[in-house]
Amino acid sequence: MAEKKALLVMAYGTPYKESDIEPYYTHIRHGRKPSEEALQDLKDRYEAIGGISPLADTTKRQAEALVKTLNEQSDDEYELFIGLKHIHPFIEDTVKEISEAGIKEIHTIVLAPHYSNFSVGSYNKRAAEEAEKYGLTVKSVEAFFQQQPFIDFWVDALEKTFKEDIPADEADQTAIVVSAHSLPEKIKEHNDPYPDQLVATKDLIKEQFNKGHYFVGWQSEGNTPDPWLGPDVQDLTRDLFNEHGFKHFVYIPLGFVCEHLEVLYDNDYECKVVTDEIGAVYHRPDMPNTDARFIQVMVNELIKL
Ligand code: FEC
Repeated sequence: MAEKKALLVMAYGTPYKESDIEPYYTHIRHGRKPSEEALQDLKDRYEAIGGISPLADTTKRQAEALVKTLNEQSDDEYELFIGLKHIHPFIEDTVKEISEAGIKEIHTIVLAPHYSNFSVGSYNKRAAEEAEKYGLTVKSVEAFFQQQPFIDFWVDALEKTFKEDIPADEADQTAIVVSAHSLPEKIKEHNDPYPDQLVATKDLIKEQFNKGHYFVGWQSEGNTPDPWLGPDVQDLTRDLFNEHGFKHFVYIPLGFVCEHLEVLYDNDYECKVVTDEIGAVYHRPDMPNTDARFIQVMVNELIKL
């Protein structure tokens, strides 16, 4: 039998308790402490979604479902390890732990569907650099947005929303706003595939579900002076309403894989403020979380490594 491999599931990470918010935010800001005002603003956002984000728990459940399904379908045996970008267990500490466990080969996946050097690329780089210190082999999944079961998941989510929440005669007055986390616009200078991958995902969904009107937006942009990928989803909502008078807005935050701060606050609160203001109806289908099709998508990519 082949040697046991490590499955390293990587995710963004979230504060586990209020006192974690400052070090977490400082880590996101590459070691620069946030101002009192910015820190308070972030604390208020966590407070608004109930105190803490469900992200830590969902990451764990997704990772457990992933290793279980992978072990059922692969000839190899995998042991699960979780490594986070901005809080413990940090990616580097987990790679060290894998080495100490005597495992020589690591297969990694980031819980994010699209590839950018800034996002998935930076996780993979951190894992590979640490693994090199211990002479471990690393193989990484880069993206999984193009997999059919991922598209099927979102098509079903849209079908359900249109069937249950939108009157049939108002389907044509509905905007579907597909989005991912914004990144600084300068990524385009390096031919980063991220923006095109989001558009490609939207096109794949549209081929299967051609009701409503599709638009691509960007959300949750950072608080820095450089330009970020746009249009921002809130501005887009206002502009679309002014131009077309849509009655319904369906938000599909495709770049994320579960409910967390950026979805529960930036979509469910901030976008809803805008739809309430213009008198339109806000809709946001459930995120993939541990849906079996979504887990299978990641397993399919891992099996190819
Ligand atoms: O639920 C939670 O507690 C955590 C939610 C969370 C996820 C997430 C995913 C991504 N981010 C990405 C890029 C950036 C860039 C900056 C940035 C800043 C923040 C801040 C918080 C935060 N992000 Fe995040 N992100 C989440 C949370 N993110 C909190 C800091 C306050 C704020 O700006 O709102 C800007 C850094 C800077 O200032 O220089 C860039 C990307 C993703 C999706 C891929 C992934 O999951 O890795 C890209 C979840």
